Amino acid sequence: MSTNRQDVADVQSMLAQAKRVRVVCHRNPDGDAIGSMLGFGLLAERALSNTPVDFYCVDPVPEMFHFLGAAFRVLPPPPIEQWSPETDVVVFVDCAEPKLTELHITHSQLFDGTFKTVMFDHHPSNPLFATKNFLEPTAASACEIIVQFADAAGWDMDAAIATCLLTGVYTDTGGLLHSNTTAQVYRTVARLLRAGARRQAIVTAVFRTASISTLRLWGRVLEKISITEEGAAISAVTEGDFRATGAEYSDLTGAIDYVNAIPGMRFSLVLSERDGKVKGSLRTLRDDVDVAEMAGRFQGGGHKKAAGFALQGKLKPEMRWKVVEDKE
Ligand SMILES: [Mn+2]
Repeated sequence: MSTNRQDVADVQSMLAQAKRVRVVCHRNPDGDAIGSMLGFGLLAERALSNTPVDFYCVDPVPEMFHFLGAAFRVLPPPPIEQWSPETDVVVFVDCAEPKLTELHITHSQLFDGTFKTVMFDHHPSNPLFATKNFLEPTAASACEIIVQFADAAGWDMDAAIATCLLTGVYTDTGGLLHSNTTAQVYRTVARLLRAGARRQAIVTAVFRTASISTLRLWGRVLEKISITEEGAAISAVTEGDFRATGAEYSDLTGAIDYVNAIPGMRFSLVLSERDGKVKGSLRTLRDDVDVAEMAGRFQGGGHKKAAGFALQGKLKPEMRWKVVEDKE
């Protein structure tokens, strides 16, 4: 991975002239969204000392990331009238496309060149929607790209910042277990640990803590797995499952890794019903299956081995029965 020196210098001077820096991540934020947003913002705050930095997400920070001290600073985005194209720099992190910020309609000026914007992302399908784009499809997380940027910029990192950034590295690699865990990921981990990142706090909060409602939701996901003839493991949770278990939508994160564990499957799919939409998460362990391409057929996207899509509508269960001869 290489970070272009000129691009880094350009963004540094862009930020130096800013009166306010606004960092934005995607809806339903995951560890990489929160980690890269807080990590970048706190780095910028340290480097620019007097420039205020704001953090925005249309959805609240999931409870599992509240151990990151700066999580309480994440707010819903204010109306566009309160933003200034003359004095603001807007930074997007981990956003594969504008609509994932859910600001593409209410704040369309952020995407039409009115504002000075910067983007850090690792989704190959990203249309490079910012003024300055740092897209690295081989990076396992947006956090990894931000570490690269910070080091190229000569920015100072403390333990709190390193912990935010390591959170994204950990969550987007499933605890350094997914196939995207390259040598570069381990180098990034080492760099962040040297900066004082609290690895054990991340492991405990993210991988070793689950509420009873989350476990009950996962129980339903696992119970409802079915295997299709084409070699897919599929499960689904309805609005009713969320209601009955008391789980949040974000509690579903991680359940698919268990669905994907069944040997011999080509891919796995978890469908979930939320707010009049059906969200699909796709995973595969195989090199000859491209789930990003599958998600693309439903206007979704992502990575070759982990992708997703959303469709308008709701889930309708279908039961199949077959009468067979009783030989006993
Ligand atoms: Mn990510």
